[in-house]
Amino acid sequence: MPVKETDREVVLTRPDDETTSVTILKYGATVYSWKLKSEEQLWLSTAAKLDGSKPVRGGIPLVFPVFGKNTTDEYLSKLPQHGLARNSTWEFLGQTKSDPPTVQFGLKPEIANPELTKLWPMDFLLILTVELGVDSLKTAIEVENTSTSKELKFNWLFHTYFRIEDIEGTMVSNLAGMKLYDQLLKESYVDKHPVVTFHQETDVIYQNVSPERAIQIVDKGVQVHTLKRYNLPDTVVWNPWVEKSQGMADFEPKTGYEQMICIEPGHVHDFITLAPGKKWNAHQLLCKDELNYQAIQ
Ligand code: TA6
Repeated sequence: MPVKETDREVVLTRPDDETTSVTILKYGATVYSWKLKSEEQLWLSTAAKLDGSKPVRGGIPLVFPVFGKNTTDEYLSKLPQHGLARNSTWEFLGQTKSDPPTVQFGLKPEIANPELTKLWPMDFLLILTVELGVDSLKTAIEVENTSTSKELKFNWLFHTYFRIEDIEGTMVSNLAGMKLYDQLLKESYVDKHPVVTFHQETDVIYQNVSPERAIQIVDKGVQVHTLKRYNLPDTVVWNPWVEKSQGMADFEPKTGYEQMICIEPGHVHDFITLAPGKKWNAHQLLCKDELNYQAIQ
C-alpha cells in the first residue's frame, strides 16, 4: 500500500521496496521520517511534539513566510520565529504520481493557524510536493500569490535535520569560499576553510550558493548525504552544541547534537516579492552520491 493516511500523518512507501518510506505529519506538513532501506536518514528529537502543540524538533520543518524573527516589517514582525507554515495543519491533497511515489499537501489562509493569519493577513497558496525516489527524497514548494492587488513578500527555507553518526567526525563540503553571515558573531565574512567542521555551536547563513554546488555531509571520509537545490540560493548550517541543546526542552537526548546537523536550503538573505497572481517554485533533493569535492571558484 504506497499511501497510508491517518488523521495525523501520511506514510508513503515505495511499492518496489517496502523498507523505503517517508512519513509526513499533517501539522506543518513536516516530513519527520525518511527511511531508506530501513535506515533513518533524518534526525528527530525523542521529545519532539507530534501532536500539533508546537513545531516538530527534527525532520524537515517548513519555514515561511519569514526566516528567524523579523523586527522591521509591519506584519512579518508580528509572527513567531520561522513564521506560520510549520505550525499550521496542512491539507493532504493525495497521491499525484505512482513512479516515483509522490504526494502533495496544501496550505492557504482559510486553514492556516488562525492566530497567525490574523497577524499576517496575506493571500497565498502553498503546495508542498514530496517525492520518494529509490534512494532520494525531493521536497518541492510552490508559493502562489492569490491576491489580485497586493504583492507577497516572503522567505522560504527547508529546515532539514540530517542524521549523522558523530558531529566531530563530520564535515560539510562544497561551501568553501562562500560569503556567510554568522548569526552568533553577527557579522559577515568569507569562509576560507576547505570544508566546514564542527567543534562548537554553529549558526551561519551561506549566501548565494550556486546550484552547481552539491553540498555533501561527509562522515570520516564517507559521503553520507548529498543535498542538491533548485532556486534556493542560501544555505543555513546549524548545530546547537551543548548549551543550546540544554536550553531547548524538546531537544532530547541532550547529547543529540552529536548525531545531527541542520543543512537548510532557502531564500533568506532577502525577501522574495511575488506579484499578484504569480507563482514561485523551489526544491531540495536529498540523495546519495559519490564523494565529490567541488573546487568551484
Ligand atoms: O536555522 C537556524 C536557526 O535559525 C537557529 O538560529 C535556531 O534558532 C534554529 O533555527 C531552531 O529554531 P527553532 O525556532 O526551531 O527553535
